[in-house]
Formats: sequence, structure tokens, C-alpha cells
Amino acid sequence: MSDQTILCEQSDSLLKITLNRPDKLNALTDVMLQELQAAFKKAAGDRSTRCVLLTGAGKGFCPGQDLANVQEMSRGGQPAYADHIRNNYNPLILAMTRLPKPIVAAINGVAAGAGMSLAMACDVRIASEKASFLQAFINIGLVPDSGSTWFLPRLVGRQRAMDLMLSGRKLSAAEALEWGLVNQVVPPEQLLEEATKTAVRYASAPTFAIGQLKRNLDYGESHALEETLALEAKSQQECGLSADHQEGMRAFLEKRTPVYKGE
Ligand code: T3D
Repeated sequence: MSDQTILCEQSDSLLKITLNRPDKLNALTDVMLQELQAAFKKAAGDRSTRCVLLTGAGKGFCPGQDLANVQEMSRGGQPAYADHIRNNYNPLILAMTRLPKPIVAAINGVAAGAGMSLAMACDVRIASEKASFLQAFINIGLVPDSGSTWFLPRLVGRQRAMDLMLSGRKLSAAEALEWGLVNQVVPPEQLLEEATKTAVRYASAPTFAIGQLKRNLDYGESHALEETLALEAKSQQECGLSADHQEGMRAFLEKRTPVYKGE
């Protein structure tokens, strides 16, 4: 077994990142959080990466913070959670949501606490029938962090978010699909194949426009219609200048499939 806490594999334009502590369901350590942050930041500037696929090794996706490490975070007998979250989780979540490229999550097993936040920071979620989701924070007397408070009500509505956050209960993959938390549920043995198919499709899409639409969607969540309309117009102008738009137009007129280069 590899002792690397995350595995990064580049194949054509697709970067696959595997959380790699299978014996602990891929619980997050500081090393892992820093490596993940570095991998997403590198992917942002790397023209050869046009889509990221995130998954977990073994039977879990990610159960959040490694609780065995929590003692190491204390200062003078007091927990130092705020600094830990500010330095490790918040920059990672922002690196993911600001990545101007699509992120597909292949959720192979349980996603709990900050592990559920990681899944929600992805753009597309494909889950195994064996996956489950829990806002585990309340089970240990903590509040949702790493963006769960932001993502979950936006994805499933406040009432359902409140249910999961208050109860700390497990939501099955089937329920997650019904609630719109995941895009697709597949048998476990088909998960990687299906998620890779989707990720490969997005890795050959017009990457510049995808980056713009991710940013514009986030902007629209917190701005007025008038401001969002203004950003859309500016953004459309920029996309209009891209090589991929020219290719898309040519391909349409020539009645062929476009070949996008992500430029
Ligand atoms: O500053 C800060 O960092 C604070 C911020 C925190 C952010 C958070 O994420 S807080 C929430 C932390 N996560 C949890 O509270 C979840 C804890 N885990 C569980 O509730 C359960 O393990 C699961 C529901 C996720 C899965 O249950 P099950 O029955 O499928 O598996 P299991 O047997 O409980 O776990 C398998 C192994 O993984 C086991 O190790 P062992 O006994 O075989 O050596 C278990 O201890 C380990 N494991 C699971 N979750 C964690 C973990 N080890 C460390 N940290 C974990 N979070």
C-alpha cells in the first residue's frame, strides 16, 4: 500500500486525485489538507489539466477531519480549531470552488463532516449505491464547517439541510439522489468507469467558458439580478474572443463535432 496520503494521476487532460488513507476511510490529516490544496492550486494554472476527478481509496470517500489528530491541534489545553480551519480547510475549499475547471466527485463510500463539504465543493457528484452522507459535526458537539453551511442549503434547501445538521444522521445515496445532492447513483463496480466517462467529457469541453460559468454562478448567488446581468454580458464578450468559441461556431456551421482545446 502506498504511504502517500493523496495520489495524483494525470491522464491526457484529466487529473485524478485519490484520497489515500483507506484504513481510516480517508480521514483528513494536515499533510493531506496541504497536499490537496497544493494539487488544486497547481491544477488551476496547469493548462494540461482541464478537469479534476476526486475519489477515495477503499470503502470510504472521506469521514472529515482525522479525529485522532485533534489533540495535536490544542494549545495550552484549548483546541485551536479556528486557526486550523482558517489555514487548512478554508483555503482548500476556496481553491476548489475557484478552480476555473470542472471537478467531478466519484463518491465511493461514506462522506462525513468536512468530507461531505469536500464532496459538495465539487461541481458534479456521482455516487456509488454504497455511498452515504452525514453532517457528523453535531455528533461530536461541533458546528458544520468547511463550507457545509453554505453548500448544503443551496443544494437541498434549508429544511433538509437543517434535518441533516441537527440529526447527524446518514443519508443514503438513493435519498441523496432524490434530494438533488448528487447527479447520479451507480452500482459500486461501475462508479469509476461512469465518473471517468463524465470527467473525460468535461475535460474536452470549452474550459475557458466553464471557468467563467463557475465564477458567474457563485457571483449570482450573492448579487442582485442587475449586477449578475452585467457580469454575464462582460463574460460573454470574453468567451466570444476565445478560440473554443470560434471552433464551436465553425463546427456548428460545418455540421461536425467541435474539437475544443481549452483556449
Ligand atoms: O479544526 C478542525 O479540524 C475541526 C474541524 C473538523 C471538521 C470535521 O470534519 S468534524 C467531523 C469529523 N468526522 C466525524 O465526526 C465522523 C467520525 N466517523 C464516523 O462517524 C464513522 O466512522 C462513519 C459514520 C464516518 C463511518 O462509520 P463506519 O461504521 O462505516 O466505519 P468505522 O468502523 O466507524 O470507521 C472505520 C475506521 O475509520 C475506524 O478505524 P479502526 O477502528 O478500524 O482503526 C475509525 O476509527 C476510522 N475513522 C472513521 N472516521 C474517522 C476515523 N478515524 C479518524 N478520524 C475520523 N474522522
